[in-house]
Amino acid sequence: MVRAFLGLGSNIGDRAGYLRETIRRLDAPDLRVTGRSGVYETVPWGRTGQATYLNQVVAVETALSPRELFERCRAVEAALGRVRGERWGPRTVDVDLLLYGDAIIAEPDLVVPHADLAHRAFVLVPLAELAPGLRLPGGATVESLLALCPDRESVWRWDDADAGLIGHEVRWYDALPSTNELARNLAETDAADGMVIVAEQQTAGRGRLGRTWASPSGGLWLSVILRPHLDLGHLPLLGLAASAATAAALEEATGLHARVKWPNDVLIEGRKVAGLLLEAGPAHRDTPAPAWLVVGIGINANVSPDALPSRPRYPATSLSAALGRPVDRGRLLRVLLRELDRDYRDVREGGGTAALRRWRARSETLGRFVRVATSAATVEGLAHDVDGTGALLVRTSDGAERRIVAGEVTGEVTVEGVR
Ligand code: BT5
Repeated sequence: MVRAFLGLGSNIGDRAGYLRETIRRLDAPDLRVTGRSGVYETVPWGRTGQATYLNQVVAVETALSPRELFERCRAVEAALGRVRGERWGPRTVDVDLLLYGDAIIAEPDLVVPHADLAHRAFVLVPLAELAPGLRLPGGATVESLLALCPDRESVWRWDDADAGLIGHEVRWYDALPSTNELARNLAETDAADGMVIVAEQQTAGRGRLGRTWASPSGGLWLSVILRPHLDLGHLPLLGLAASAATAAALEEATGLHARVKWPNDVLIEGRKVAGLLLEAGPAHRDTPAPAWLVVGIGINANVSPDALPSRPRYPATSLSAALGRPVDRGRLLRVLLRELDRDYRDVREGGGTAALRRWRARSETLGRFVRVATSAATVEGLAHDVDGTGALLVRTSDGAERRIVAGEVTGEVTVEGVR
């Protein structure tokens, strides 16, 4: 019997399901699956605009020859490919023969150790977890190769709790003018509810009201396409839910205390670390629900504060600046998508009550005297609550209550004796 290692990868459909099914089909009397790594999500290597992969490495004990094992892997790939009924379509799963004992094979169609093994983090990370200290033919350990690997940051742990509607497909781009712009175009065609677009950097990132959003490399710039059949009047509610989700994710991923500012800012130590931009498509003819929504989220993750605009009254920060070390953006992305999924479901199915509760608990705005600029006027008063649609309720000095659907909290007003 020989111990061999196989690398599995899937970037279409129910990716985790395909990995499980692949392992189930590989396991046979002449091919025992004896170990498996955790599942990792990875940025598609060298291919901008592709969906992220789930990757996993399994250990097998087998009496099959290298060529027989290779053929077995191909057969499982083909069987799962056919499940989708697309004979020439993209493959649902790749099964690569990574290592076969100490064998070194160099045939035209079969190279062992696998050509990608020595320098691809999506193979080395799960392999190092499954077989720590493993030496490759030639003597190098997996860990020593991993230490030299340039794309370590493009691989992060994935778990089953991450399998929600939002982020079932994540398309990763090196650079885009704006993820919101691409998401809008995709939403106009047939992009699925919950699809996510991520760019390593944006060259024309957008803020609200035509403002510019600085989006250098190192940040997390993404847009989520949603089709919630939600009345347009509830758009602010979705914005609050998404900012509460963002704040919760930042906190879980970094331990930093994150607050929200109405309508859609996320702050750390009073400085803006993330902003959200919601855009809606045209409404259906007979319902007030827009055909699609795009939730754009910009997080200053590993960005130098020098690359951010400095506004003395409303400063910016980044997670790495606040933490004093870089964050794992991939894991942060997954935590964020899980939190968004939870709050999105709450808005769709539970009227947003729980999401609003979470927003209120983190609010930097409620309970303060504020000045809010709307397109019509500037309102000053006590921001005492938000209503069920996400509108801000402000009590002015004459005792009247103003309901503000869209606007900008431009300043905090200090009223003598109360603050
Ligand atoms: C926002 O606008 O806060 C919404 C930002 C949304 C960005 C995401 S990134 C992914 C997606 N694709 C896009 O093209 N956009 C979305 P607003 O509240 O208008 O804030 C914009 C203002 O914040 C600017 O006028 C600057 O003063 C400041 N600003 C610009 N870039 C910043 C940054 N990276 N961090 C903090 N403040 C910034």
